[in-house]
Amino acid sequence: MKLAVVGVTGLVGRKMLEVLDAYGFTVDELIPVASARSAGQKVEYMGASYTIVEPEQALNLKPDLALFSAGGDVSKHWAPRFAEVGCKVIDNSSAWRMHNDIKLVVPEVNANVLGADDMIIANPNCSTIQMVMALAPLHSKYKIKRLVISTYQSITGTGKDAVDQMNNERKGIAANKVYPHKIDQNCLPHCDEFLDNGYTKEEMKLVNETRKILSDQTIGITATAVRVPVTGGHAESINVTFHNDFDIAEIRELLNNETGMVVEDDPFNNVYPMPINSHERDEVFVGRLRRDESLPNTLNLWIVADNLRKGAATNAVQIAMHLKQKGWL
Ligand code: 2RA
Repeated sequence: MKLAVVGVTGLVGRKMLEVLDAYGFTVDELIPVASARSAGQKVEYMGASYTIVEPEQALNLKPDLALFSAGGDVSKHWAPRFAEVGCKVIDNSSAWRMHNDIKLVVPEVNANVLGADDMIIANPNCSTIQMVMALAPLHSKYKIKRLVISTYQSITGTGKDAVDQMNNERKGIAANKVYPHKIDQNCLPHCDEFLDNGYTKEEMKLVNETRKILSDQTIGITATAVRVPVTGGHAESINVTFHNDFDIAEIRELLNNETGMVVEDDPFNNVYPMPINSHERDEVFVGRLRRDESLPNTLNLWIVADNLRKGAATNAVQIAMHLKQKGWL
């Protein structure tokens, strides 16, 4: 197996290598791919050293599988070209997620949609992945009518430069600003670009991707995505109205029984999910389960996960492992 990791020098690309190693994903050859700026540099994987190449050179090496996390423009241009030479692509960018013929997959939720012929597979947005992990079993049981979502997203989701800005601000260094405003000791209701409807692309990802993954275009969804000076993961406050009533104890059991989910919900003993605890973990943590007493059939919950792991790298690696287990690689 020849495996390419495209965007290998970025926060997610580096995390992909960590997770692939941790999951024992053995390869005959690793093909680390980045821009000309990084070409020639060395990358270590499973005790061997590999030289970073540019996408064109990687294509000529005919990889069997490529994990992409290099931005939408790179995926838009290169993913089809890798697929044309028989390389399966798992793409972490937003480029292909809403394309009709492209599967958008969280393995624990909808791996069943995958087939042997899928050559480009989209990894959902981090804030979508952690949310649908918790909502999918509840949707199956009680059928979701409407979602009101507020996210508190780690600065790591913006990338290394934004993390550097936050750390510089903490040291009193006002250099290399990525954001138009201070990040540290601030909350920015601005994740990705603003659209004509007043929402950001990040907020519309939650709307559109959730409906696609849950295969239900009737779900009403509104979202506010906020960037916070935190590095352990994304947190989300979800208010969900179902078509049918529910029992809190049954909800807790449903979530507890889900692979990859951890219920942390004992608020009187200060037990609830926090990004500081989700950091470097692959599970999705859920807590603060409580009925919304202002509206029938409505539940509040709090969801936390490491956006670089289950929100990106781990989900992509889990898709790759699924393809391998099916013999499609
Ligand atoms: C963010 N969801 O957090 C995106 C991933 N880069 O900005």
